[in-house]
Amino acid sequence: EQVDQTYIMVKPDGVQRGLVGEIISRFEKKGFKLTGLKLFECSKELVEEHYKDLKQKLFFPKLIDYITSGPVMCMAWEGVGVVASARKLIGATYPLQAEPGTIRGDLAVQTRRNVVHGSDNPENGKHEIE
Ligand code: YYY
Ligand code: MG
Repeated sequence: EQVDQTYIMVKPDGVQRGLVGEIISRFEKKGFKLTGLKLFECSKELVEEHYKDLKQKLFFPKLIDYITSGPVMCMAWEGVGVVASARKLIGATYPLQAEPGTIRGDLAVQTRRNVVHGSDNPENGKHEIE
């Protein structure tokens, strides 16, 4: 069983609403290990790089404006199967489609303000942490 790492980012709405502790708690209770934590204000350039696969999407400019609208909490989490498991704990992209019990299902309504980011594969996990 391979130990992986994933990049989890509490987005500006999550930080402003005081949800950082709640989110950390969910990953801790599942059994993952927090290996890095940093409150950070992202530059536009860095967020554009982070979301570069979505550059062609109509919502891209609003997404960039939103992520740069306030501090985010950057986190590195480690564990067996952590990348896919974290995505399950986070829930579907659209909060109204996210299952109750997931972070987005329990804590969000709007797609852009969906509280948290999680890497989508182990390679991206490492890259996004760096
Ligand atoms: O990985 P995940 O965050 O679940 O979704 P992505 O398809 O990677 O999109 C990144 C981010 O973009 C999403 O969390 C919210 C935002 N977004 C949006 O504002 N409007 C959409 N129609 C789709 C995604
Ligand atoms: Mg994604």
